[in-house]
Amino acid sequence: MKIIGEKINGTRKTVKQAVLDRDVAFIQKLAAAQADAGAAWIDVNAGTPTEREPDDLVWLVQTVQTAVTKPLCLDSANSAAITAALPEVKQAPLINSISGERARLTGVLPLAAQAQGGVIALAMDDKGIPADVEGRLTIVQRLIGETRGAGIPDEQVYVDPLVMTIGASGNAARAALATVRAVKAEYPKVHFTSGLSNVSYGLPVRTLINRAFLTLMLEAGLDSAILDPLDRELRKALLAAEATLGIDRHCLNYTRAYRAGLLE
Ligand code: THG
Repeated sequence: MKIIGEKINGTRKTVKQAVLDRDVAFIQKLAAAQADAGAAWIDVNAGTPTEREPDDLVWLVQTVQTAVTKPLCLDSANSAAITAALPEVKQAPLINSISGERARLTGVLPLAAQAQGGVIALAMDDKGIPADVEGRLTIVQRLIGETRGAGIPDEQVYVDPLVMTIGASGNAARAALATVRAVKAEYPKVHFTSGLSNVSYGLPVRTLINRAFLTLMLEAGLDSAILDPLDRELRKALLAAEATLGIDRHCLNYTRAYRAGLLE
């Protein structure tokens, strides 16, 4: 499982303030901590108003790259922000994201083809997130037609099945799990990714639900996730699930983590 470190996100109060104040040390610290904890990509989401988002995202990209050598995950629906950030990246970035929403597809898909570091494809369109698997699969089929048409190989596509809160529908997590299985059966070369936090929205002890969801998604075929790599309990659950599923050969990562004192 490859981890996309989620902490540099302007929807978080402390990060938003750091972006507005151009607080280099705060962002560098968040980037370094996530890289040290094993993040394969560092997600950067300025989360600021559209007019200033390009400048803010450029600043974030530059700032993170002075602290770590990991590739970035450019998290924005705003093609102007991604266009501004692309010339600044030192390694091919993961573009987060395209979707079946017309404006997002026409705006961001050419940028993803140019960036060549992979693209996250959300299973939603202008009508929102379909509640059922069939609706999401139809959108993903269309999106993979589009990425192939743009010259992006399936190996560079990361399908995000999207998850809604189980607090509203008992089928919410199952719909995400079934979407991963259905897409994997039809497109064996694509990758998958998912955020975890929506699944537990509105419930107490959200981290517990997030951990259960991640474990189940791993079995379904999820091979990357947008999460907090500094969450010890989440990483422990992940190591245990990977060892259990035989994804962690000879349980090497699990035993190594044990010896490093990370499982206590
Ligand atoms: N899919 C894709 N991209 C995504 C998401 C997704 N990007 C944004 C989001 N979802 C994932 N990133 C975050 C970043 C931070 C937090 C949650 C998701 C977060 N949440 C705390 C909470 O929910 O309580 C806020 C507390 C805090 O301020 O720290 O931190 O699904 N492709």
